[in-house]
This record gives sequence, C-alpha cells and structure tokens, in this order.
Amino acid sequence: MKKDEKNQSVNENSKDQQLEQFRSGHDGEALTTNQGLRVSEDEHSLKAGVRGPTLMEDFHFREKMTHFDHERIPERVVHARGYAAHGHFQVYEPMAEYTKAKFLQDPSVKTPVFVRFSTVAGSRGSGDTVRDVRGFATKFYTEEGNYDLVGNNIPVFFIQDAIKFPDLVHSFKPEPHNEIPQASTAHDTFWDFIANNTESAHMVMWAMSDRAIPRSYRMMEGFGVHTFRFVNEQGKARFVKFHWKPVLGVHSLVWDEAQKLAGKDPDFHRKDLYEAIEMGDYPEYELGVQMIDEDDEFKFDFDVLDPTKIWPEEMIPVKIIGKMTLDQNVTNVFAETEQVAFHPGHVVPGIDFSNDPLLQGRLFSYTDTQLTRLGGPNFHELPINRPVCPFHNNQRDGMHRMTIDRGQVSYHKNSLQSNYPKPAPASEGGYEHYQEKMEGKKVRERSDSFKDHYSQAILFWNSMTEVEKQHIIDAFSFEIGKVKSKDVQQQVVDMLGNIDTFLAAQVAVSVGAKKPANSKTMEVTLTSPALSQLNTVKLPNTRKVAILADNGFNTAEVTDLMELLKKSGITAEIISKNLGMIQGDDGKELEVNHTLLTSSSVLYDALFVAGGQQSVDSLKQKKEAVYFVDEAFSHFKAVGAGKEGSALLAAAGISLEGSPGVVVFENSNEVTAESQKFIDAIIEHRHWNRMM
Ligand code: HDE
Repeated sequence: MKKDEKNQSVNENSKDQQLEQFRSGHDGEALTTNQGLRVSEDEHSLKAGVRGPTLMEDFHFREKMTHFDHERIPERVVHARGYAAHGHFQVYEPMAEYTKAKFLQDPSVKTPVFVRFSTVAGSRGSGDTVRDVRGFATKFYTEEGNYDLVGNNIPVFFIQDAIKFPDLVHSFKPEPHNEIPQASTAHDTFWDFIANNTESAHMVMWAMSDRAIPRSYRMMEGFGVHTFRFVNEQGKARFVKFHWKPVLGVHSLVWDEAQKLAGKDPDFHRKDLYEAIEMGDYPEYELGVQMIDEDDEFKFDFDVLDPTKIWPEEMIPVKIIGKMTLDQNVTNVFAETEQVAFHPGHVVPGIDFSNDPLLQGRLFSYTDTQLTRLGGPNFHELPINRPVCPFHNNQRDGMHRMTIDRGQVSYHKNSLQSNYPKPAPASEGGYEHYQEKMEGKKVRERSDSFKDHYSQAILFWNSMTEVEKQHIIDAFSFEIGKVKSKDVQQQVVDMLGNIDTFLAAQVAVSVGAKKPANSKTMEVTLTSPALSQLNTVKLPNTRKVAILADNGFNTAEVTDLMELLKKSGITAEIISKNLGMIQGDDGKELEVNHTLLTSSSVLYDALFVAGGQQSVDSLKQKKEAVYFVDEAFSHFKAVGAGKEGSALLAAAGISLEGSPGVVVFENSNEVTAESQKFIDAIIEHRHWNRMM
C-alpha cells in the first residue's frame, strides 16, 4: 500500500490519537525548567563573580545536569539493538471457528500495532547486519487489551527449557574476561555451549544459514516459535503456531557484504525501514497460522511442545488470515522503541498457552526484566505501553506512578465501592484460562519426546539448495575457525557429523580438525521446500540501484532507464567522483547523490554503469569505481552497463560472455527492451550460478 492510500482513521481508540496527547514539540516555545519556570539564561552556570566558583543555589544547572546524568537506562539484556514502527493489522475473514479473539473477527477493523525488530546478541550501539537471530515483536492494541506476539525470524530456538536461557546468553555475549567479541557468536564460549547442549543443533543450522543475515527487516519472516492455543467461543481449543510472511519475500545479504555493511553503515537495517516508511513503501506482512487439533497431539514424530521443532508446512499448511502494514515511523526512539515492553503473557481471550517449557519460563521473565530496565512496576502506564482500552484494578503506587487514583478503596472484595472494579465472567470478556487437564509427578526432567536433537537439523539441511548448503558450510567454517580451543572445534565438528557427513567433513578440513569420530546415526529423507529461500517471492519493489556516471554520460539512456526503474518501484541513485551536478552528452545535468568515497556497492542491490565514452574513461581512472563494479559482481548482484560502460566491467575483470545477471545495452535505440532485461536481472536478486 502506498502513502496516499493510507487511511488515517483506525478506530476511535486509535493508538495514534492516544500518543498525540503525549507528543510535545518545542518550536517557538520559551525555555523553562521542569517546573515550568521561564529560564532567562542557559549558557552560564551561576557563579560568585565571573571567575568565581559555581553556586549550589543554581537550581536550573542542577536540574539540567541531574536529568542528563540519568538519561541512559539499562539496555535490554538481550535484543538491545532494535528499531520499530507503528502500523495496523486487519484480519481477512472472521476466525470465530478457531478463536474468539475479537481482533481476529471483523475484516473492517484496523487494529493498531507497534512492531520492534532487533538483533539478539549485540549491545544497543552494535551493527545491524551481524550474523544473528532477529527479534520480531508485535504489540496489537486490541479493544480487549494488548496482545503481544513476541517472536523471532527463525521458527525454532536453541534450548528446550527456559532454565537454560541465562547459560545460553552468557555463552554468546562477549566473553567476560575481555569483553570480546561484540555482537558475534564466533567465539569459544558459544560453540562450547552448542557442542555440549546438542538440543541446539537444529537452531544453529538456521543461525548459520542466510536467514541470520537478512537483507532487510521488510524481507524476513517472523515466527511465534512456541505452540500456543486458539480457543473458540464454545471452548474448543487447537494448538497453533504463528507465522509472519513478508509480502516482498525472504531475502538475505551475502556474508562478505554483511560484514562490510557493519562498518560502512551500521544502521543499514534501521535506515532501510525508516526510509521505506518515509517514502510510502509500507512494509507488509501476512499473518499465517498452523493448527493442530488437540486430539492429534501425539500423531507426529515431533512433540508439539518442543520449541526446537517446526511443523513442516507441507505437513500442516499455513493458513493466511490477515495482513499487517507498517505505515508510521516513531516520533521519538527512546519514548517508543526503547521504552516499549513486550511480554508473551500479554494475551487476549481466545489465545492461550501450551506447556512448552520455554514459553512457560518466558511468562515469568518479561515482566521481571522491565522492573530493572524501566525502573519499577508502572511501565504499563508509559504512552507506548498503554492499552487503547481502559484498565482498572487495585494496584497502586510504586515508582513513577502516573495515574491519579480517585477514592478510598484499593482492595477486593469491598462493599464501600460496590465491589468495583469487579471481575468479569467470560461471557462479559473476562479472560479464563483454558482448563487443560493436568496430572503428573513433580519432577526436574525432560520428556523423552524432546530427546531427538538431530532429525529436524537434518531436515533443514536436506531442504537447502546447493548454494544455501555452501553458505552454511562457509558460515560454520568462519565461526568455528575463530574458535581458539582445538577441543571445542573438534566437538562441534563431531556434532555436525550427526547432521551430515559432508558438512562435517568440509568444516573439519577448513578448521584443521579431524573428520567426525562418530558416523551419522539417523537417516532422514524428508525435505521441506518451504524452508529454502530460493523458493521465495521475488519482486522489484524497493530495490536500490547505483548508477555510476560522470560528465559525458549518455543522457537519453540514463534518463530512460531511471524512468523505467521508477515505474517498477526501484530506486536509483547517481554515484560519481564528486558531489554536485554532472553533465550528460546532450548538456543536460543530473545531481549526484553520493560519491565513490561516501558510498559503496554493498549499499545497493544492483549496479549500472552509464554509457558515454567520456564518463567511462573518467571513471576508469578511479580504482574505487573499478572496485565498486568488481564487488557488486562478486556479491552476485545484477550488473548493467551502457555500451561504452562495458569497458569498466572489463577493467573489473568481468567477462561478458556467460556471466549471468550481466546486461550490456548494445543498442541505444532499444533502451526499453534492454532496461527490461536489466530489471529482470534485478528481480532475480542474486545470480548464484556465477559461482559454478
Ligand atoms: Fe526473549 N527476552 N527470552 N525470546 N525476546 C527478552 O525481554 C527470554 C525467547 C524475544 O523488542 C527480554 O524486554 C527468556 C524466544 C524478543 O523489546 C527478556 C527466554 C523468543 C525480544 C527475555 C527467551 C524470544 C525478547 C529482554 C527463554 C522468540 C525483544 C528485554 C525462555 C519466540 C522484545 C525484554 C523487544 C526480549 C527473556 C527466549 C523473543 C530478558 C527467559 C524463544 C523478540 O525478558
């Protein structure tokens, strides 16, 4: 959906209207203290004489400095680096057969949402493009209260029981003796944890795949990971898993590009999201659900409660039930993105939990962590966290209480206030937990049905194309290659031996370890084509092309191409030696967007070298221009060139014969046809067959 189609009115309880009460612009206003006192001077502290000591009496200085001293709050212990946007969700058709959740009934209702994407391991200032799982947390501000779907872009997790989460996180955070490395799992403690906690085998296959280096937050899937329950009005429950499917398809960076971007533009993903929304290219994701009848709980060869297992889509189809559109950037990152508090326990009637032991532990952790991070128990009153429906209870006081509660009663049951606020039965919207029958011994144990650590790791590997498999081998070789302990390296290789002998052997050679001691014990022949990114949707929309040009470029060709790119939803930027204007062969001028110095091929999806002899001759003199072309080609991107531009490709060592995704405009009269070929090459995204 484009910006001009945006329907502003969501409903009367619009989150935006609520936030508006708290937004404050300061333009044209007098400077005051926090008490509203007008300040006459803000350059000098109050001193006893111009060269004398500062006075204690300077309340303005002390208030300003005290506030500054406390500007930073503790960052999230995981998912510290994140970026968020507002939007709305609409269901496609009533879901009453499966769930009574109100926001999933009426296709005309737009439920406001707030989504925060994040990396997991790095600190708040770390790079966006590191190899990591991405958080995908959605808060639905429904009429029945806030519902949070706090998911990731990978459908499984490293561990099966929440009690192991602190151990997992300690292993991937920077090592405590030297606080190295930042935002990376390529170190000893992480791989020591993995090799000794093999329930993580499936998840590390995903983490070493291209899923962990997304091209954009707008181009990755989201998963609720755990099994939840849908409960309908009649009380019938079904197990459910949630999926977000990006309308633009699932796309990734290549590893070399991801590493370079972390230096060239550490804000790559946040900028991409911010700019797309500003341009009116609103990110969209469809919500899908997989459902299993309670009666079928034991019909599968995986335990539905095990968060290290997917439900293969070919076996249990994903039913697409609605769409989310992100159409508004935040007004203030701290107030919204940083202070938002998600919690998997924020549910609405019709959505319930399963006994997944990882989910059960999360239900404790999220409130607990906010107490430290947001400084007390009243974080639900912050504008970004407030539900759009009213809330009433007998909770009182605490740090930073904002509500001014009226009356003398703050307890249940009471007679002085006719027992209000009163619990509501389910018939009036009260949340009733699903009455699952429970029996068993009190134990610290894991079910035998959780003990298969490898079958789905193998399923994942089997479902990858050759290119994706090679990327996984390379990722393991990189990460294990950075591990210093030979023993840990060997343990990882041995673990990989249980997944695939070829994979283990390749990694072993790369890191100088021995081939696995044990041979593979399980045979899994199943594949799930849905797991391969090569089967994803491919669209031109919002792709970015760099056009290398200098004075004397072929004006007709470049302007026609730019026009056609725009029609396909592709953005083009002119890169040249210097900023300012460059003149085409007919005297017409074009503004340069970036220079070879301030830009890089890794910031673009494709590259075009403008024709025009003078322009090409000039660029050929610059090694940065040659490198630009070489790098784009080596990252498998579409590379186009006007007729004379092919000389720059040749300078970069690109052979025009048999190079997939390379399009040279041979005939200046055929720009439209040639451009279409180039656009098709861009839609392909990567030309992997260059590898062969
Ligand atoms: Fe989280 N997780 N997590 N997690 N998680 C947090 O909550 C935790 C897990 C996820 O953008 C923390 O407010 C435990 C799985 C996201 O604000 C903390 C366990 C999944 C975000 C916490 C898990 C997630 C968090 C840190 C193991 C995918 C960022 C700050 C049982 C389904 C939300 C905070 C945002 C954040 C605990 C595992 C997703 C400490 C104990 C599995 C997207 O409470």
